[in-house]
Amino acid sequence: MRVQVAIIGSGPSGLLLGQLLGNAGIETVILDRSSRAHILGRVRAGVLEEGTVGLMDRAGVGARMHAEGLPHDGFSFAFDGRDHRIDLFDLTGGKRVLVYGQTELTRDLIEQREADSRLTIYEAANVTPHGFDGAAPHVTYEKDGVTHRIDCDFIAGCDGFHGASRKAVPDSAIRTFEKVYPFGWLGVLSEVPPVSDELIYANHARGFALCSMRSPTRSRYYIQCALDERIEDWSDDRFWDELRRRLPAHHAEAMVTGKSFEKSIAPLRSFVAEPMRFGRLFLVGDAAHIVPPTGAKGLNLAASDVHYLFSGLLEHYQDRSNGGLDAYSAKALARVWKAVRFSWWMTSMLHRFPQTSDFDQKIQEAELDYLTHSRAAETVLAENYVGLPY
Ligand code: FAS
Ligand code: PHB
Repeated sequence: MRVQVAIIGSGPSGLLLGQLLGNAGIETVILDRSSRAHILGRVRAGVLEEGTVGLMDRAGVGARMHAEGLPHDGFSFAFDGRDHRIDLFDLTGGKRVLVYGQTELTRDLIEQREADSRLTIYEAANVTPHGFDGAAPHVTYEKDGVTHRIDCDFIAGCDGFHGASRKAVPDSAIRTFEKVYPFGWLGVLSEVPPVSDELIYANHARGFALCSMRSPTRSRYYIQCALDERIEDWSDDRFWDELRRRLPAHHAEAMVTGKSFEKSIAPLRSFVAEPMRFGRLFLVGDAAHIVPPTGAKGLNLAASDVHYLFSGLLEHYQDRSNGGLDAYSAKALARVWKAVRFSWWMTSMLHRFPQTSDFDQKIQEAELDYLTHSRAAETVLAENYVGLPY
């Protein structure tokens, strides 16, 4: 088989890139080691920047997102028993975010790819990029005991943090930067109405908590937890009790609780690989970078990477020019690092760090105090939260 672009990974990065390329007449195949059902069962991000929304629209896959997504003009911080609202719309001159689950966005993209009869190969084992440092890149994979080869012009490594693409790059050609946080997030989904119609990020002596949602009847909640916590030790009742203890009384009293239908623990890390291009292999999304979910940037960074790579590939095929591809890594990384900084800053400001010093705790309190008494500080936060320009 031969295609123009072989995409490894059927998550948001690979699917969005595949849809944009396909709509431009550029032939792709997507390879994923997981099954379609497993991919659609993942619960991850929930907040879309306007840039991400715009790319879904450009891909022609925005209908359900606009019909079911919840536009949000602000969110609140909760600490010291009180709330402080950040008015994103006012502070950014009219920008907002859209609350729409990554699971739904992925479903929309998968179903549109199928409707357009574009090929995705699921449960592809040992997917391996080859020859990307030369003029004949190709990908091999195994399925039903047979090894297959796909020749292509370019390979898009959209296979996430644990994928094969970044690992195929020689250590001498790549530099990585990492910070692992000493805690994780325990998250639940429950068919109960959200405690508030906007998100609440809580800083509490017992730890961070986040009140989010997927719809007016489906809530998404998180609490900071130790890295050695086990899901089986967290009954629903224990989760709800701990969550309410971390919120101001008026929210704790108003909270509707119920049975969770998804419960998981995610570790938190910041990670960046440089560069993001190796000859004819391009790393996209989580394959190249990871941020703690505190700033709601992971999925949205994947989208901006896709924007830069799609523009470069379009220029290559339509204008026979490689300026966009040559600039991809530097352009993507410039935006990535600013989102890595923002996500680190939100995480540092809102979580309780084990063994933190009294001095560092006072600095965290001063950060929150300054942020909630300065429009300039709020504006800096707001423009990062809604998403910096592409
Ligand atoms: P993905 O990881 O989504 O997709 C990679 C795809 O590649 C997967 O389908 C995988 O099966 C496939 N793959 C992996 N290895 C392969 C191989 N060797 N061969 C073939 N295929 C392979 N972001 C937020 O903004 N907010 C959040 O709240 C949030 N919560 C998260 C919780 C968890 C547990 C995780 C892991 C991430 C979370 N993120 C969150 C970040 C997340 O949304 C990512 O940014 C987003 O999924 C990135 O999309 P992709 O780059 O497509 O990578
Ligand atoms: C979510 O709804 O899953 C969510 C929202 C905002 C975040 C992280 C996760 O910062």
